Amino acid sequence: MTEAGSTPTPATGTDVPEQAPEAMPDVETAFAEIDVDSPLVGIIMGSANDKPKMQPAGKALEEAGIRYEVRVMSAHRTPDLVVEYCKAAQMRGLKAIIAGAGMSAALPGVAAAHTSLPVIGVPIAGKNLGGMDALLAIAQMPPGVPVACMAVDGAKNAGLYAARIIGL
Ligand code: RP5
Repeated sequence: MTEAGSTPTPATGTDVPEQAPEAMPDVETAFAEIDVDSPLVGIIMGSANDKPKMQPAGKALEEAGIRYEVRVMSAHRTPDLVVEYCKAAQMRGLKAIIAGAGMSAALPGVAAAHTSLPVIGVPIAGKNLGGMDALLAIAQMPPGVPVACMAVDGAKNAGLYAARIIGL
């Protein structure tokens, strides 16, 4: 209803009442809920065939009461997946990455190139060369791209080492 004699003002976009902008939660509050069950260690490996050799890493973490996740990805076969996973790892709450690979084992190094998290490499012995190929590939990282290199098939120590990092 308008008063007699007065002309109603046509509604325009500028008449929409201003809404107070939603308060932005601080980062800790926003992330508090998802932190509860999120894994702290990512165990990645170049092939599903590496699983039996990498299981001791998961066992060591489980015994230390540290949550972890397991993913198969390859620096050579699925390079985009490795980059995507490693770039998001820190933001997702991971504190360390354990990366196992055999043969020309580029996975730990490529992971370390795409995250600031500590990367623990596990050389896996293949059919030939007794794991020397993977050992050298993981140990001989160029300056600026650090990877902690475990023994050949040393997944248990990788789990223990990750637990020590998290305990710091
Ligand atoms: C590496 O190549 C993997 O980590 C695996 O140890 C090795 C052979 O892969 P598969 O042919 O068994 O899938 O990338």
